[in-house]
Amino acid sequence: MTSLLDTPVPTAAEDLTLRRGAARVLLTNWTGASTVPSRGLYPHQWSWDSAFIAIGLRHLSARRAQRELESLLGAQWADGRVPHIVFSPSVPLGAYFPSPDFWRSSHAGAAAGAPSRTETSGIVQPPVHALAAWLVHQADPEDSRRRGFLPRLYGRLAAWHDYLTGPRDLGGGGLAAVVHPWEPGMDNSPCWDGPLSRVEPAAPGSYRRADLHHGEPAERPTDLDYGRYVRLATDYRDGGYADAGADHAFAVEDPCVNALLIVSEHALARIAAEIGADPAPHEARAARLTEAMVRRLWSPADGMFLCRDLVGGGLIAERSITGLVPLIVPGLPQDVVEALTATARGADFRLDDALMAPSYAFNGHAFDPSRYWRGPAWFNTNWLLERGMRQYGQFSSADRLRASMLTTAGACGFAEYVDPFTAQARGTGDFGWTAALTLDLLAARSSENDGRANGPSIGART
Ligand code: 2M8
Repeated sequence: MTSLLDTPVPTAAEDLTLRRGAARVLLTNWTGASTVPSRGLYPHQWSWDSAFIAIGLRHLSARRAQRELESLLGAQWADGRVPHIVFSPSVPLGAYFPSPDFWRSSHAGAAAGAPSRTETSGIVQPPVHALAAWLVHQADPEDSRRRGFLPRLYGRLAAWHDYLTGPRDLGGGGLAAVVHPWEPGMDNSPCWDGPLSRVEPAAPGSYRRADLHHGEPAERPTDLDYGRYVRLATDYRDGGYADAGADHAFAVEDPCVNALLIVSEHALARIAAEIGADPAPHEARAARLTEAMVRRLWSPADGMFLCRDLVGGGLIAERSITGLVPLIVPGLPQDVVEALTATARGADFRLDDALMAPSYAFNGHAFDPSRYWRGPAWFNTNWLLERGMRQYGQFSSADRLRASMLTTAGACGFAEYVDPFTAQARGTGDFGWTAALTLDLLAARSSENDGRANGPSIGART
């Protein structure tokens, strides 16, 4: 096993090169009001990408990071949902599938309150936004206050969480559910294989994938997966994007989605206090969600959280990185923390000797080091894990992971994801959140080296 002592310490010059490279990606991907995940494969604004991007962008320009979140939340629906894609009207329809003419949000989503003048998708992604808004505010509180950044966003963020905890509590147990594999953001995770097997795929000729123009087929979801994604999205659209009373063929409670909701609810409490509103309801909701997440998704036998299948019933017996992300939640029971940190270091995720944690267990039956969310290592989930380990005092693991992520990010050209054995780039290059989170890790390390160490909680981080 490689110990912390074996990890080469980068020189200041190496840090500067990395910072410049990451900044170049964010400048190149900036469109004027927001940042695309990548110029080729993902040429629009994505919801959780924008939140992670804002977290890094704040180190380059707090004002630009504010605009990133403002532009996304400007496309919020009246029912509170924040769409997973906000389409750019200047991008040709064929550049990405499913395009605006598939989702037809302004018409099909009218009853749910979709904006009439902006085209969006009708599904959502994990709620990283209140956390991002708080971190962006902290980067330049004076400018934020002068512009009324938090007062303008607060109502929208609260409505977003109300949507997730209201109409999206499909299981009735106090957690938010997702209704499409694109919603938790880990599109083709083996966690969805069981629930998706019940979904009749759309006919192959009825749509045309655009992703294969930019990505290797062996690194992307299969055609069978896509057929099922299209079927689920079509049915949701044709039902007017209604949640309550809809006959969802896919409905899952996901640990990462709910953990991010809890952390964002804590951030909303900080935001409320900052603007003179009452933080207590947010803290109370965060506590209720935490209790519900442990009650409904914790598996003592697995030593990690699992997804709950609301259609087929029961926990899904697949070990994905989603089940470790709850480490970012403060105040977990001690036995849960001990088991989770042990699982993170164990043979399935190898936090103390792999380059980065894989998206799916190394020993899982479906593990594939190259194919998208079925094994490759991703920077956003590893960033969350790094924050979680640090929060619970696992400093040497967190330091080691951070050093390894920084080395890997530079070596792979800010790739979308990497082979967790070789660090070889997979997916697209110059990827937005890889660059942004690199900047954030660099900033955290240099502030710690300067003796200005941040507090233990993710929400307290500046
Ligand atoms: C991937 O998802 C999109 C659909 O939303 C796709 O495959 O076309 C996922 O990795 C998702 O988590 C990410 O937000 C998105 C854009 O980077 O790409």
